[in-house]
Amino acid sequence: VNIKELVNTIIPSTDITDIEACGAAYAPTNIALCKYWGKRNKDLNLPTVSSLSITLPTKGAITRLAYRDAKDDLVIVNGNVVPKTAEFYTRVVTFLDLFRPKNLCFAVKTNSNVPISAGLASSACGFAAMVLALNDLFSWQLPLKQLSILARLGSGSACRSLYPGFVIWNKGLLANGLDSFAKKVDIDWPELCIGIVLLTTEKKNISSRKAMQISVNSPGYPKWIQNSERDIEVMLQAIFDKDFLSLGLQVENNSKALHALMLSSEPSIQYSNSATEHAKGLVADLRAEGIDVFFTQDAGANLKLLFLQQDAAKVRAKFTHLEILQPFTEQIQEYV
Ligand code: 2P0
Repeated sequence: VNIKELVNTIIPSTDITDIEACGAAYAPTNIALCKYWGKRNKDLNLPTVSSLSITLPTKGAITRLAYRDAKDDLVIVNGNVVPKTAEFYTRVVTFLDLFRPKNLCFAVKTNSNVPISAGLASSACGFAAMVLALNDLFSWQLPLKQLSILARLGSGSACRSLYPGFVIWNKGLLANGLDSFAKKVDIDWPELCIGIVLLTTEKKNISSRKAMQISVNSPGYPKWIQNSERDIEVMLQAIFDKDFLSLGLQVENNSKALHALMLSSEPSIQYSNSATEHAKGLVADLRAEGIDVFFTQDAGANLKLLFLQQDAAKVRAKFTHLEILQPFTEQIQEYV
């Protein structure tokens, strides 16, 4: 499947009438409860498993897009020009090529309040905001399903960042990926808290894109897929039943299985540092005290905690650098 042809089946034909036009959008980031880790098609970012996430309305990226009278694209992240030699620059330009009218160039400015490359899903909100900004710039008026597919082409986890609350990304079965997009799970859980334990803002030592490719080829991968299929079912049931203990245990187990898989891969991948292990110990201490708090870890050293509002004070007392979010009581920022 040719990615450019695929995109052309999704977007309306673009006629540029206003060279002064610009587009802007905000997209929130999301935290995976049941992880996406591995692709069945690398060009189309088609996953081997379905995944489940929770959106963090107040953490995200604002992206502004305009045409640029120049020979190349300009990419600015948090006020810094991204050098043309950077891998990220190529990734953005290659993505924009999918939508580029004739040979027009873009200026892309993104401001994000999540630390870049520290396992807090900065690429999820970044590519979701970019697709929404393109939708705005070109006045496509595409439905969320189509936007989710386009966001997925930029970064897999970005397809989940277009919706609030719990979100499921069904892996889909089609070779062209037109059935691989995210949907909102229609359950609210206002008491649910996410704690961000910020241990480092250092850039991770290996990108999740590279790391997941290594994991896919590891002998433990088929077993991990099997476990993940069970995990997502248990988590969805727990969400429908509002069974926090069941949800938390499954989320933590899914994360532990992911990192065990990475450690067993060749070469071995390790995102944790001593601060991560210490923080996991604090979670275990709280649980021993009878407080239902669970952790999940992505492609970075930081941890995210799950707990209920009634336990927030006790959790806060244990962690020095904890930001507490309540995803169901916060509003997604509307960008105007
Ligand atoms: C997730 N992660 O479900 C998992 C858990 C990291 C650990 O999705 O190659 O940046 O752009 O599709 O989406 C990070 O991977 O990878 C990720 P690409 P992405 O959130």
